[in-house]
Amino acid sequence: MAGEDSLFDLTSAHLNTGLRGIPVGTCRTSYVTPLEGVHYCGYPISELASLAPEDVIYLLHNKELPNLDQSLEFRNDLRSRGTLPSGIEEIFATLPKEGHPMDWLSIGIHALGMLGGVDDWREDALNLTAQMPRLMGLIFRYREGRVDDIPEDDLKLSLVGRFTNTLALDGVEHAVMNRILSTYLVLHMDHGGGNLSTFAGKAVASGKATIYSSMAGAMNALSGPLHGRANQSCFEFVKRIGTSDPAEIERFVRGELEARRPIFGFGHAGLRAEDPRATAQFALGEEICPDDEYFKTIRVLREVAPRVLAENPKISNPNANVDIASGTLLNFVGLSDPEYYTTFFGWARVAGIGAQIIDERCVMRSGKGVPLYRPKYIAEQQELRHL
Ligand code: AMX
Repeated sequence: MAGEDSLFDLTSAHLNTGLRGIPVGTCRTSYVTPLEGVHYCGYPISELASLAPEDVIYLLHNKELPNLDQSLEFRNDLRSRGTLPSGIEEIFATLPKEGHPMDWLSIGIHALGMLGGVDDWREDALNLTAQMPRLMGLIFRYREGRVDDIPEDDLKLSLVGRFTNTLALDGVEHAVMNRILSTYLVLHMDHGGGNLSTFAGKAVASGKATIYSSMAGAMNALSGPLHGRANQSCFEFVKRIGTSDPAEIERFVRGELEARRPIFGFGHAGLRAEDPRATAQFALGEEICPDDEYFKTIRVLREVAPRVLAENPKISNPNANVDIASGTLLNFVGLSDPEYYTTFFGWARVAGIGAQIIDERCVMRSGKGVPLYRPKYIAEQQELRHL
């Protein structure tokens, strides 16, 4: 790909590297910078963290924030699309309870498509967005066998409110849960075009599979422990620490490194500062649960781990990443089983992946769309001179 407008000089050293860093397209919804992290449609995430999820979904789809009228109209539009097609609960009743929640999510999205897809990129993306809160609530309800007293889906509520209402956890203040979940969703909605789940979703969609099939594929990609499921591992790690004493935490961190285990919640492939999404969640935790035992642990860990990790010059970014605080906050509002955490990540990503699929199918190349994904592979027997 050498030439006047060359973006990249491709050599055989780039083969079998997972397309790492190789430009393949443009993204209209978001980009990531090493210091300010992700930006949605030009806005740094730190400026969006406290907005309502509905307004940020509008931003990702329309590339501008809504004014008040547009915001109200969009919320009404989502309400009109929120009812799940009948048949989902019957399918959930047959799934194995020991199956991972991400597998339930993928199957649930697929089932929504089979039962109610209309085979239109924009319509299906918005319908799925509006159906997600109830689907998420039903995953918890059916997987945990709490199916006798599920409240009706209250479509007057916000997206997050509909989930909280469906879940109906005892002893949890809905307002606090809604605040934590709203922030979580906004922070996780999009992260550039090349992360594995987004890329996988767009690749499936390039063959003109439906949004539902593409999104189910994206969720399967997200479920891997090297990708979305890192947030589950991160809270399991925090639980293992079991103290907020700085000296003990430092001993723990050094012990993990000696045992060649990762310090979860720290480091990043692209960022070179603390992830602003971590900064936003720490600020929320200081406000909502400063005395929570796990929060006290991660507050100290945030000071200790970067100092210890920075002793290793190989580590490009010793600072906190997005996963450090999210589990602690979810746990504080009664979402105590880390196995579910990646489903919230998936719920959030439906917005960004859906918007990116629409862009690639309906907007790019003057509306013709990006063609079928077909990167080139070289047969091992072939000489690399064909590159
Ligand atoms: N703990 C221990 N070792 C770490 C580390 C950490 N937190 N961060 C980096 N390293 C190690 C790497 O494993 C690598 O070792 P190697 O040379 O022996 O392979 C070396 O330091 C250099 O790594 P790097 O170039 O700084 O980062 P990377 O792109 O290779 O890895 C990441 C990035 C996120 C996988 C890594 O920082 C890590 O494993 N962090 C802990 C797990 C975690 O929090 N994952 C969630 C990430 C957030 C997300 O994207 N969802």
